[in-house]
Amino acid sequence: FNPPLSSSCVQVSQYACQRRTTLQDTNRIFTDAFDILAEYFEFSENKGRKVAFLRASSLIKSLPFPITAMKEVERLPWLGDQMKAIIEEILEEGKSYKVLELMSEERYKSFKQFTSVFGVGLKTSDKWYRMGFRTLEDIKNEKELKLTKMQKCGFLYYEDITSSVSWAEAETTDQLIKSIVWKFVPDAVVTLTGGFRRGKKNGHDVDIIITCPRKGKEKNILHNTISVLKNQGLLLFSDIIESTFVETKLPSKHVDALDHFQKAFLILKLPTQQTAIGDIIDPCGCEGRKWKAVRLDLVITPYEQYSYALLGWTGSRQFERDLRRYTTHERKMMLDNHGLYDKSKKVFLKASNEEEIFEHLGLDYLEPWERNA
Ligand code: DCP
Ligand code: MG
Repeated sequence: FNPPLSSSCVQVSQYACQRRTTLQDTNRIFTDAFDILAEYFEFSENKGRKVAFLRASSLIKSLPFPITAMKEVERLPWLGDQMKAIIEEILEEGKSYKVLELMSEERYKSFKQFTSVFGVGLKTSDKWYRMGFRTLEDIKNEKELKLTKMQKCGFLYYEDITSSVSWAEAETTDQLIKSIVWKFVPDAVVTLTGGFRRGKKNGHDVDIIITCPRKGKEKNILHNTISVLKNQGLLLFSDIIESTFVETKLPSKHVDALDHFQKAFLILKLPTQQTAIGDIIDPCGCEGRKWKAVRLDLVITPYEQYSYALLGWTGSRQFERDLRRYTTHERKMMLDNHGLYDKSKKVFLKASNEEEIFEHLGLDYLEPWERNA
């Protein structure tokens, strides 16, 4: 008997940055289950198990064949006994009763609802849960409850924001931002990044990163752009974070550390009805309404750090985590959204595009659509 070539013979790296992961996930039935468990452990503040399930899910996403038997997953990294038991259950039953059971737990169901609101994270969810709230209705009915401006907008535009952003809406947003930015700074580089750059057809937001080859000319772009959006009546919410970036600071040791670039978390009032050629489109199903509330993140970077920032904002999150882990453990260097530091040579390595960063790291280049880990 010869085992199929597709399974036991493939060598799978433990690092997502050494695997090509496209959106063709032929094992969604398993990865969906693992992603739910990762979220379950995130909600129960069990970081270790959350990371373990994210790694396992990411690894399975890279497999080029559908899992049909346990022997195909025997030698894969990151798959512990508990994970194998879940795979086995799904293979036999078509679903995992263990996962369904955890999903029906009260804490999971409440956190799932709470965190779906823009501006509500684990901390707020935990607070509300401890206060005895269980559903979004409970929160809405509690008039005394203090909400941040962001959370108020999260509730106000809840339906729009939780319905995913389509590719067409991301393109419209990208065009809108480009047209505004290029009026001030004609040579600004404006790039649609995040999930849409990886080829996703839907996303939870639009991520755009902006820089300018002329040193310092990027500095006023964010405020000017937001002023125009405001004047055109296209801005529903903005939260501007000023830059705290310092060129000499070593990259962060934490794989999930946020970057220090100037950025804004926005909600746009995006016109939806008319395209340039006059077709009626209604991607959000909001009949009669000529706009949809869309979440947009704008990030501004100096030109020197742009390639690192682009690599960092392209994701996926798991790809980024593994890229940093690989850099630390296999290369003895440090990587974050600002740069790459070579600890033995004590220098920052410059890069004018993403290919050069992969080269510095001794990695085969992965295209953005191969980073869907
Ligand atoms: N990112 C970051 N710092 C932040 C937020 C995000 O470095 N403060 C990075 C990690 C993500 C990428 O940017 O890989 C995009 O973030 P999103 O949360 O928008 O994730 P995606 O765009 O991949 O998915 P989607 O928007 O469809 O949920
Ligand atoms: Mg995104």
